[in-house]
Amino acid sequence: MMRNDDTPITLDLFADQAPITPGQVEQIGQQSFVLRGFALPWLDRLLPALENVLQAAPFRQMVTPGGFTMSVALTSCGVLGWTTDRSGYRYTADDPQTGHPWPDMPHVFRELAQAAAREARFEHFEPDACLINRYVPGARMSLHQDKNERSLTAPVVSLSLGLPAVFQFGGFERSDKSQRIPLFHGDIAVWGGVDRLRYHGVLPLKPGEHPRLGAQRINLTFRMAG
Ligand code: MD3
Ligand code: FE
Repeated sequence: MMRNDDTPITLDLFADQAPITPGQVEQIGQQSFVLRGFALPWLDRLLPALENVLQAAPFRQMVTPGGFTMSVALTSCGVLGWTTDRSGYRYTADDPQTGHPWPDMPHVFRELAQAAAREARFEHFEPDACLINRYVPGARMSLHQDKNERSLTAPVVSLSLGLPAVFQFGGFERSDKSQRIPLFHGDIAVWGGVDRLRYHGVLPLKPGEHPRLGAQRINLTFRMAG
């Protein structure tokens, strides 16, 4: 099975499962969906816009309030961007590294995020923040809840690019058992409503080389933060 950009779909952990096809919609929770390959037709427009954002606001590794440097490198675009440092997690209007506002959210980002939200039956999605995460092999994100946003029922839309990853989708307590869901280049996950505060994380990225993105995974999450 190949995707329409010629990337084979393989992730050893899921070798015994049915193949995944672009266009497929998987419901992973009451109000959580994975839209397989949804972004593929948008990427010729989206990737150059992403390059521009990354030039204005490069990836940087941030420090958690507990003093640990995150293995994932981050940046943001939109009216608000997310930061962590020794004093806590928060959204800010300015990039603390430059003192300037975060780069504008490109129109194509917003249009794609809105189209995906509608597909998952969330209307009126007006994202004001786009967090951009970069995983290199070995980078991971431990189980957490996203709760720095003003509304904790508005959906979050997430776009996966580059190397595949295993997403952990848990419950409402850190100790709840979690499902493991593979996320591939071009997939979009949308979750909100009753699922908005579910714990989630990403297992350490496996080494590899993606034909378009190289040895990395980039994840964009669109939120209504303010
Ligand atoms: C959460 N990012 O930036 S997004 C984050 O792939 C973050 O970089 C991860 O968690 C990443 O805060 C995961 C994918 C996702 C998909 C479905 C979810 C997160 C979800 C359902 C419920 C809660
Ligand atoms: Fe998260």
